[in-house]
Amino acid sequence: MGLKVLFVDQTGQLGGGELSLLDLIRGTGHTAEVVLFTDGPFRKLLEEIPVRVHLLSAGGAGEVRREAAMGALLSAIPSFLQLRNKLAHIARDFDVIYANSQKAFIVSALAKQSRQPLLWHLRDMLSAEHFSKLLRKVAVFTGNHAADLIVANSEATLESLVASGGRRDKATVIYNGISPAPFDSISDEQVLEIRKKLGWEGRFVAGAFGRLSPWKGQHILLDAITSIPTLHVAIVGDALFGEKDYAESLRIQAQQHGIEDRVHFLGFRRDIPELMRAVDVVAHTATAPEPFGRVIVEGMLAKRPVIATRAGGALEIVRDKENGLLVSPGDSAALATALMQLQNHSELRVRLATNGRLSAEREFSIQGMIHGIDQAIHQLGASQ
Ligand code: UPG
Repeated sequence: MGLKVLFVDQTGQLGGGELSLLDLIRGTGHTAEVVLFTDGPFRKLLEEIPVRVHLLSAGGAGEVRREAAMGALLSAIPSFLQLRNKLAHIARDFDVIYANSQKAFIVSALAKQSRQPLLWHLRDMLSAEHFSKLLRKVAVFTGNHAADLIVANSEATLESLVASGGRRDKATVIYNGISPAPFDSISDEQVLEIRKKLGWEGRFVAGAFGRLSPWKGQHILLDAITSIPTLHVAIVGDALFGEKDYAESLRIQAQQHGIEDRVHFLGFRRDIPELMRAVDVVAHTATAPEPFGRVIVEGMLAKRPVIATRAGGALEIVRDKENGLLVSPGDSAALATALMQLQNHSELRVRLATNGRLSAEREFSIQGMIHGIDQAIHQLGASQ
């Protein structure tokens, strides 16, 4: 029997966590409603499913950033309590609460009824590169005491939880699954048309997809192509979480290095499958361990050779020289070498792309993800 599940997320922006949740809610066998702490395009897409969305204003709690120290956290307590009260009111009627982000999890832990099962989907590495020590402590303490199940998006994410003091016995790994269908519905003629429209005919283009953020490392890709005049880069994505300065610094970097003609800033796009099919290589350039890395799997589904950085969840997706290439995080010279290798060897591109597609389909199916999470929700509901 389907259960009533309340999904809670802190943001209305379309990050990887929200796109993955969208896929889950579209496919789940349970009944879903969603609580968001801020508005944005995510709400509209949920309502189109259709799913009921409750929008709660986060107030000062929305200002608590990943690097937050004690002062910021203490001053946000009143707004956290307000959020808790509003969420508790909505959550009364649900069988299971499913928190899709850290902030959502902490407020959910405060709001849930005593025996109401709470699932925390951990999509971020709980490491020093991503969160202040204080926030890690708060998240891990709350996880150990209030979560009934923690779903990590990779083994690497799970290990970061355990290394921070999190309970392994409460955690399990369920990978993101991604549907190949949107990638397969684009014909070769359409790809040529897109390349023509973007002025990419006869050019070799490496695409970096994802929000613009220092740790996502788009600047490393700009560094890498500076010395290779035949390479073009497409930067697809925008600064979603207050990282406008970094977005601006990339434009300045392109100008200062005299490569602005070869760097195509496309902003945030909803036609990722088309654009992934239109580039020659998909480059993942994170300088810190990536928790999972949807863009890597998407590049494989688009049948493009991928280059990823050797850390975190990327290592659970890419096997070097078999279904993609791995380079050290932050090493622009190694990235340049890998890009040139792919530019110069079409048989290598074809081999990696073919293997990549097979492994992405086999290992990261959307049905596998939905089945795994639906089962987990079912078991939580049954344990009430
Ligand atoms: N994307 C767009 N439009 C753009 C740029 C990107 O739709 O203009 C999409 C992209 O196709 C992908 C998603 O945004 O599906 C980005 O996801 P991901 O590469 O996984 O990164 P994050 O947004 O950082 O997502 C977090 C984790 C990540 C994990 C994901 C899901 O950092 O490692 O894979 O959550 O669990």
